[in-house]
Amino acid sequence: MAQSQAKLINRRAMLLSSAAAVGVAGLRLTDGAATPVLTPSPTVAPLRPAAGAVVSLEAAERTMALPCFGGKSLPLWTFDEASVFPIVRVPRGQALEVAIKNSLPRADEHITLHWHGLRIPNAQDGVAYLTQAPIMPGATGRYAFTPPETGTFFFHTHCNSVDHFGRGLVGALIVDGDEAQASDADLVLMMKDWRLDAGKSFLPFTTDEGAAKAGTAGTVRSINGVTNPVYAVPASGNIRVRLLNVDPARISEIGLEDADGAIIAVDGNGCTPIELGTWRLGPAGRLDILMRAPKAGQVAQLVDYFSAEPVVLARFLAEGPEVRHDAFTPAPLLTMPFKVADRSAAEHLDFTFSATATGSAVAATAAAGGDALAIGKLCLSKRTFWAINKQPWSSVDHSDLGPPLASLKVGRSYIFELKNVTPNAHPIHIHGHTFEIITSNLRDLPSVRADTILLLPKERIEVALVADNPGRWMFHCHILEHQETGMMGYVTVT
Ligand SMILES: [Cu+2]
Repeated sequence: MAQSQAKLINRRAMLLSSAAAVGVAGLRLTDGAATPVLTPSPTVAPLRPAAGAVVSLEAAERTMALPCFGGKSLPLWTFDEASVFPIVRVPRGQALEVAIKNSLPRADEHITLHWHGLRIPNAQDGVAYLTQAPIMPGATGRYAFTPPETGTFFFHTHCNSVDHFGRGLVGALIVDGDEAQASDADLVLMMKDWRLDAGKSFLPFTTDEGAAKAGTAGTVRSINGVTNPVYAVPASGNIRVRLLNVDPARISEIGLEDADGAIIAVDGNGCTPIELGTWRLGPAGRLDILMRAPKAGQVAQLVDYFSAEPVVLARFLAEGPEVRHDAFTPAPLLTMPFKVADRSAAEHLDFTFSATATGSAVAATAAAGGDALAIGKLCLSKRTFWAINKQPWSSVDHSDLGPPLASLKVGRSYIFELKNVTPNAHPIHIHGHTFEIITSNLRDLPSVRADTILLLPKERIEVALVADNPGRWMFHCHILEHQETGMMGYVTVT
């Protein structure tokens, strides 16, 4: 519907149309070259299965020339023939059934599909060995569930994720039906960097220094496979921007320029609208922004202020007749029926996120240069840098799970104290549940629900949850190199 209005246009068209004529102050066009025309955008056409239909995905290597590759084709791994990041959209209440074939080209490269942020039955959660047997090459796996809540989610494999994300193997899942007041356009923006060398070939997706410190950064930034794309949006319209950080390591400070905006959902969970100053968005976090588009011919910008020099991530060119004339007063999304934790009766559990002795040593010496870290294709890391409660994820074999980090009782309320004793940030993700954010020792955080909590260096954050979903649930850092080198564990709910 509205999404098709938000087509991607190229910079040359923008300059020739009207933006240049009105003077786009503050627009940093750094490379001087025209962005290639993309029609349609790599992710504009979502898969909207009819009720009862099965969505067919196939994880496979496909050579694609994304615009951000500068004319080069690269062997991506994707779920779909048609787009680098497929979007599956279903209305709330509709059952979703997905068949996923594993056609990845490497021998023994098994997969599962994890539905990030969705509180679905444990058997559908898609974690090899913990919730299901892996889907071996040539085999097809099936997932069936009804998403319990609306929101902005994504799906990905859960083993050898550094490699898989690095090659693009990610998709979005949007569950519609939460708008009390319909927006005028709805954009799904997948933010991911790519690790390319000067010849535009893939660099190693992981390094010792990255794995032991802040994660290995990409070299080329992109939104939906385009560096600094321009989207056409209806002038003076309310534009819902769903930003998904699907990068393995990138932390951003998200803001808007030349438009008003409000945060309407965090990790897909609707909240009381919060005026968007900036928002620290870590890997696997999602942010739904309602933006009031500027007048026709003007351009608003989505900006990352985290680096020394702000980076424009995407631009929105307002076109057509003004669709709204009222003041911008964003309506809250419909409330979903979450159980609220009973904090007075909650049991307190501490989780300390730390480096292992090895990790500290490597971090101290990594600048001297080390071997590329080999993470085995069966999700066996050869190194262990990180731990939760001094317990690193098994470095022997993921089929050997070891003991849980905690055993929770169904229906009980818990307060987790998440304590980061490292000098690096860690986005901490729990499966099958969402947290209520209570407090941080370092900053004022709004009372929102989230499934991925960005813990800053030395930060302690208290969160609450109701353990209302039985099963064994992963609990881990979503900087994927940290996850795969020890900062991962699971909790049981029985
Ligand atoms: Cu981490």
